Order: sequence, then structure tokens, then C-alpha cells
Amino acid sequence: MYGKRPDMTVHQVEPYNAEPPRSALVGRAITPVDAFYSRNHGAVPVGELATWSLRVEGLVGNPGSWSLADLRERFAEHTETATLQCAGNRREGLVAVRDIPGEAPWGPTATATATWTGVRLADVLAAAGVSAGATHVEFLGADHCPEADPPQEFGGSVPLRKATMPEVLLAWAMNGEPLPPVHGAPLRVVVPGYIGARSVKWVDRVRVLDGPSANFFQASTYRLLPADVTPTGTPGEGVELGLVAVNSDVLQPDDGATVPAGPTTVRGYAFAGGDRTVARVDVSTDGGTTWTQAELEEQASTWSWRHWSATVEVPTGEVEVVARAWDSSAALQPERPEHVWNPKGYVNNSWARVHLTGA
Ligand code: MTE
Ligand code: MO
Repeated sequence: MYGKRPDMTVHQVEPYNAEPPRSALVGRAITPVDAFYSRNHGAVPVGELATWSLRVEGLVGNPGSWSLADLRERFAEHTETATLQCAGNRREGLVAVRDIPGEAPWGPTATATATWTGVRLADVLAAAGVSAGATHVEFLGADHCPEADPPQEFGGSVPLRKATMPEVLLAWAMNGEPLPPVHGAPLRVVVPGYIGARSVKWVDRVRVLDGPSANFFQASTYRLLPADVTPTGTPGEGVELGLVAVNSDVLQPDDGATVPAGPTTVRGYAFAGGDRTVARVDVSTDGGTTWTQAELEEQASTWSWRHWSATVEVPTGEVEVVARAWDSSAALQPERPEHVWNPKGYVNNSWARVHLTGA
């Protein structure tokens, strides 16, 4: 479905929500499109795109509409390698602590990396002429999301200072191929370093505002609530999610695998988020009493994850392999999912844990 591998874990058929097996991401700096997770809050709006254009409005001196041809002709093309990570990535680890009704138990692969090609949002905003008093830039998609209250398109915003950074793109290509419909064709926003939700797909409106977006997916969800609070959906409750926090997981061997006792190479990914980089990854087979430092692959860009590997001794019998990443601000992943549990199940960046049997 949607050109994905047949072995995707499909959390929902319609709207389509799916992630690949861990093995599909092993050792690949760039994720093939057929293994790239997809998160959708509404149906892919394929039929309505024939007359597509991008409207730029709000606090700008020259509001206007751009076709894809206009954008290509008027602005320089740029390509950026960037990781997307859903705020719900690794939610299953939180669900294991305490149930999270109504939210899919995403595993560790609701994150992936592509090269994105398009124009800089900064260039389009400069042409539109941002007015004094502007603080945020809102993106609105062409989809309809029945789960929103009231039903509306998917949208969100980022601060103006991020929107005008060179890494933020309006992209029409992914890994050098035309953007597939499920990933936002004809045009999507790519906001490197921010939660996936800010990279709005099927974007048809960019609005310059004097505050954050009031869209349901910014004002009422993708917000972090205290563990003892029941979400009401009231706009503004909890902490708005934006910059991604340092995270990692194991990709190989798979959780639950049986491996020959003795030295085993463990491989995984780490993602720093924001404009930080991955500084170190530690792996332990004794619950964190002693650690082996992983070897780090190159980080393709500031905005990209970093793959790692470490060889550890697997004893005969059951063992838990634990991994944790540190970022360039010396932030470390928290130890236990119990400590980061929250009612909507976002940002599980607790230590990675896989259970192996040495035979
Ligand atoms: N944009 C629109 N228009 N509708 C959506 O449902 N989902 C968001 C974001 N952009 C979404 C969207 C979320 S929550 C994530 S994590 C990413 O898209 C996922 O991007 P992908 O499907 O290309 O992997
Ligand atoms: Mo997401």
C-alpha cells in the first residue's frame, strides 16, 4: 500500500499509519522511500491537487499564490538531508508502563531520514515581505482530519526565526524522486530538528502570524501533559512540542531474537534533534553498571540521525541490551519510560532496551 514494503507494521489502514521493521533501517544513512514511516491524520488528498497552488498570506507586504512552476522558476533549488521523527515514536514503551487509550503504540521506527529537495521557505518569505510584529509562520495542509475538533486541515507553526533558517524547505522531491502522494505531494514543509508534525504535507497555505498557530494539531494536541492530568483538548494545555529531544534505539538484533552466545554486534540509530549533534552512544548488557562506547557512523548533516554499532558479549540465556545516546549539549536520554510517561504518549526518549537470548 502507498508503495511501502509488504512487511510494514500498519497501525491504521485509513488514514494510513505505518512503520517498517527495525531491520529495514539498519546501516542506511538514507532511508529508502518504501521503508519510510508514514503518519497521517486524514486521507491523502489526491483528487484535489490538480489546481494546487501555495498561498502566502498574513503579516506580509505582498501576499500571493505560487504554482509549483512559479516556485521552481523564481527561487534557487536546495537539497538538505534531514531526519523526521514523530513525537509518538517509541510510544509502545510508554504503553507498557500504563495504557494510553486512543493512541497507536508506535515502535522505534516512526523516524527516518531522506534527502529533501525544494526551495527555501526563507526565500519565499523574503519575496512576500514579512511585516513588523510577525513572530510565527503557520503551515496548513489540504487534508481533512476528522479527529480534530472541529474537523479541520492539518496544520502547525514554527517561530519566525526558525522559518527563516536556510535548512527549512518547501520540498517537492524525496531521495531525488518526485515526492510520493503519501509523503505530501505536490509540496511539503520540511522543518529539520523539529517534531515530524511541523513538517506539514500537502501544504497549500503559509500564513505569517503574530503568535503560534491555533490549528488543532498545534494548540490542542502534540502537547506534553503532566502524568496525573487527563487531556481535555482545551487549546493551550500542557507544553507545546517543537524541538526534538535526544533519542536512540536498537535496530539489530531485533527485540526477542535468539543469537549465538558470544560476541554480537548491536546496531542502531541516535538522533539529537534541534541543531544539536549526536556526541556519544553507550551500550550495556548489565543494566548500565558498565558500558561499551559504540562506534559512530558519520552524521550526514546537522539535521540527520547517526547510526552506531557496538560489539557486546551475549551470555547463554536471556540478556537485556541497553543503549543510550548523549548529544552535543551533554544531554543524556532518561533511564526509564516510567519517568517520562505522559497521557498522550509523546517523546519516549528513555534508554533503548532489547531482550536477546544467547544460545
Ligand atoms: N501533514 C499533513 N497535512 N497531515 C498529517 O497528518 N502528519 C504529520 C506530518 N505532516 C501530517 C502532516 C506528522 S504527525 C508526521 S510525524 C509527519 O508528517 C510524517 O511524515 P511522513 O508521513 O512523510 O513520514
Ligand atoms: Mo508525528
